[in-house]
Amino acid sequence: MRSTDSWWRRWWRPAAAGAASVVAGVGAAELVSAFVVQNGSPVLVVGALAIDLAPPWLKEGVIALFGTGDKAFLIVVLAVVLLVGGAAAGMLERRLPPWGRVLIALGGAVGVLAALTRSGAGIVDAVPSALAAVVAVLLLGWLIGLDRGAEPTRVSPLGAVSRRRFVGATAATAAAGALAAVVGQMVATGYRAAAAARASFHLPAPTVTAPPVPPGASFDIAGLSPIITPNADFYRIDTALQIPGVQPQDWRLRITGMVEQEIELTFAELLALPLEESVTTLTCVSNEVGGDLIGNAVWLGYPIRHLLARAKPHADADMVLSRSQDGWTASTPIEALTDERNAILAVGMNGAPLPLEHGYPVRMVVPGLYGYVSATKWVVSLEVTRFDRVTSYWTDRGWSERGPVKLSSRIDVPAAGRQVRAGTVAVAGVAWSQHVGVSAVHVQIDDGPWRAATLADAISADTWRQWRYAWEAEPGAHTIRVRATDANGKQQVTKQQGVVPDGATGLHSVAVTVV
Ligand SMILES: Nc1nc2c(c(=O)[nH]1)N[C@H]1C(S)=C(S)[C@@H](COP(=O)(O)O)O[C@H]1N2
Ligand SMILES: [Mo]
Repeated sequence: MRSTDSWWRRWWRPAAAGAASVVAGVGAAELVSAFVVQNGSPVLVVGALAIDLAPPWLKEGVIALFGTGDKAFLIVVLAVVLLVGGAAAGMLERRLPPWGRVLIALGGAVGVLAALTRSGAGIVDAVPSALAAVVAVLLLGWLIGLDRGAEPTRVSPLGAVSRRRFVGATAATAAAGALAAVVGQMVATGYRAAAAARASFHLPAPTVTAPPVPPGASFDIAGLSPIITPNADFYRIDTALQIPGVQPQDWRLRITGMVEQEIELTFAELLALPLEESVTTLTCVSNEVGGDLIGNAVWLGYPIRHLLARAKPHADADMVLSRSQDGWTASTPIEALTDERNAILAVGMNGAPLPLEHGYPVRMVVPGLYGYVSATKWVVSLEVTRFDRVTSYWTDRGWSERGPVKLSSRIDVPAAGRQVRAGTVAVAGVAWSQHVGVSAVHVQIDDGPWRAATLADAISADTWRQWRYAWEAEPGAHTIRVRATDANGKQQVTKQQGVVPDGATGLHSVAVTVV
């Protein structure tokens, strides 16, 4: 009895310090995974790894015992492991520094490993677990330091003060961590539910399929942007700190405002409509000259013009204000949604349901306009109105009311600053003028003459086009410049202008060294 008593007196503080540090580390990680990374919750990835590694008899036993509570059971087990592991790390750190911190780092490494081995995981998914370890290691060092200052052998008023400080710091650490974990869980719930719904959603077959991408639309040149941008590489721009978790069964699109007939559409109703595939290049107004805020995808969706035709807009309406689930808005000229172009409510992207970060379950895609005035993700309403009555998220912040995509071009290879061998060098890139089309691309070396590049076949006027130019490169430092011409014969604007208020202009150039 005595010995347990003194054991307890001796070890409760380091054990509590360790457990509190781990709670705080995991709490911080849950917050970051909910808000920033959207994934990689250490508890969930380690849980998923445990499920992968568990022998079948164990899985079956747990399911037999707990039924549908099997996941909750696993989370409770993990929580206990974390607390006990943290307590052990605290005691170890007190006795044999830095081994307690090493133990925590090893725990973090398990989380990192678990995160990276999930299907479709990227390096960012490892961030929460790595952060958990860093936070826990730092806090443990601090709390154990406080505990050392409160050694019972140095009993003195000072010792009592330090002990109180230690208890306060440990309690605050644990409380802050627990709060962060709970907030993170609450925030992530909607997103995770949407992710689960998306995972079990099968895209309907298109009624109108996009013609196959012509083989001549792609050059086989290393480093050149692929003609279709894979979803995982597609740029992402939005104001959403946390991706809105929209449940497909809750989704509605409301068409309101200056219309004869208001319309409400459910997800099931949208999917039952004849869906069409189309290939459209999306660009951001914030794309700098030479920037990568542009991508090209095969979209599956339903033309907005058919829905607007049903709603019958008033003749004096000139704008449609689309709104997302999280309140973001875009103001689109009504003619861009009613003319023959493929302005769609998209549900599919490159053969997959829209990724959550690209607007699952439904977004808009409008050829020819920058995303900020057209490409509303998580779209839930279309209000038919007038430009002189309503403004939208970015037009309220100084960006232009109208946002047609500007004719532009980019050099992908050789990459800027690269050394290349003298002789024939493949220069290649992309050029775009959505909804107008590109008719020519010219390349200039240093101050030499503009030479015509070879264009790959066009998919349509709504997509970017690859180009290439065989350069007879001579040793020295050189600058390569590119300039596109659109289908109306208009040349790319050479005057350098920043992205505000309606998109950058100027020619992309790269400096290379030929050896
Ligand atoms: N709901 C919502 N939709 C949005 C935005 C946003 O902030 N919120 N940003 C727009 C902008 S500025 C662009 S460029 C495109 C980018 O789409 P992507 O992230 O799928 O590439 O989405 C548009 N749709
Ligand atoms: Mo954008």
